[in-house]
Amino acid sequence: MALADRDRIFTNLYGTQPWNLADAQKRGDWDGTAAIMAKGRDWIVEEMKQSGLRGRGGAGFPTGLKWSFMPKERPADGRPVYLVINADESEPGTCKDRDILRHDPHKLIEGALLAGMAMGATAGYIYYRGEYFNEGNILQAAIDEAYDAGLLGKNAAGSGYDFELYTHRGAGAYICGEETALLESLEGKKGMPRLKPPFPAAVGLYGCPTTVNNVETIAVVPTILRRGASWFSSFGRPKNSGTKIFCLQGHVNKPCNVEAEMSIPLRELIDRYAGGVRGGWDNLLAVIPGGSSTPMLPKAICDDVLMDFDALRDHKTGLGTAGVIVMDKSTDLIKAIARLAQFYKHESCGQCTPCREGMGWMKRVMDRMTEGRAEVAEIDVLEQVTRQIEGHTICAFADGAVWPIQGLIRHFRPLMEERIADYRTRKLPMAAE
Ligand code: L3W
Ligand code: SF4
Repeated sequence: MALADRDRIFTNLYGTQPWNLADAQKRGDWDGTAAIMAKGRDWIVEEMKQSGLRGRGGAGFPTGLKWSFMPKERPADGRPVYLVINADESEPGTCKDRDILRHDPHKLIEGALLAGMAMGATAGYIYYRGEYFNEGNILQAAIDEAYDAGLLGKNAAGSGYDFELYTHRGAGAYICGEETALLESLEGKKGMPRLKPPFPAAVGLYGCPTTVNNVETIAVVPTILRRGASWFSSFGRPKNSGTKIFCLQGHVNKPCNVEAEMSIPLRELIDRYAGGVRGGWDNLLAVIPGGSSTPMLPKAICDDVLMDFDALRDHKTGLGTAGVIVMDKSTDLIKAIARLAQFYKHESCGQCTPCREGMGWMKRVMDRMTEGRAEVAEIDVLEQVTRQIEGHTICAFADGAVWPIQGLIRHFRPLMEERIADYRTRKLPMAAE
């Protein structure tokens, strides 16, 4: 069943109405914000826990639980507490936060105030992707409007709570979407991930307790608090609740972003909202379900898989950022994954040896695999190397880089072997090269 319009959180996702404050208020934003805040920090955190909201930036960590890691009282040494919003949207296949920034910025700003207050933060920073230049300008203009209307700053929205909100423009590095690299960059340093623990909740921005949340995660907060945790958790499945923006692209008839119910079957999502697979469902070859870091699924699994964290994890992939990349039978899957390997090689920050060296090695092997210029035994070597890299680095970037290759080998090994056999038939002998 399609999500009813009355149950959509992002009522201006397509920019059919102006983004400005007056129009946002007509859509229900900033309605009773002070009354919600008057219910107190504990009530807000508990409501978020009950809603079941899980982070929308890729990892799916429970939002209310994350907020509860923040200190209950202002640290005794006087250190401030910060909220940081990750708008460095760079995962290939993902463009949902962009639409929130440019069409619905007040949902994010009101969410920042509510989330900030719930975790005791007196300031928030929105770190946005450098390429989102126009979106950043809109966001800043919306923040300025909010200040002018008394919704931010001293006694924000008449709540008695003081909250400042700043924007910061990134410089186009994918790794700055990793939360600790983002914090380093925000501090004016090179965007290189930190070892965790300590987690940002203990030692974050400028060494102060910090929570980093994705744009979509924060932007849904006001609606959840207004309509209630039970309303939000009535969508989807337990532990996978709510509505979610999916980015539908690739070989579909109508690429789009759409807010739909969590746990919707993948096939229904594509057929209902993206006009189906180009050439029909039987022309489907594979789908990357959640942005480039999530392993692809072959058609047989796509036929009935549900789009949520747990269902996709059961198939050794993930919901990630919900960037759904549809590939029909015209796709050269090996070449597609080789292209991603090139992306990850380019974006590695280089401080861990397995990642720095491994990314270039994998790219070179994948380039040869694309032509078939390889030995069949090298498929196993490639797989083993991805296992050596996975889990042996400072941040999850390297994991996200090896998973697509593992997915290719898991589901399409015969295709790789066939490519090698073809090359040998065409170009003997190998040794002469
Ligand atoms: C306190 C603990 N805090 C965990 C916090 C942690 C973080 C969150 C999730 O990677 C994934 C990655 C990409 N005490 C804690 C704790 N936390 N334990 O919870 O942490 P984690 O480590 O599970 O994930 P992560 O490092 O944030 C993110 C995947 O997302 N991804 C890509 C995303 C791309 C974008 C984008 O373009 N916007 O976000 C896609 O799949 O591979 O696995 O806040 O501090 N004990
Ligand atoms: Fe940098 Fe890669 Fe290590 Fe992450 S895994 S810290 S991107 S070298």
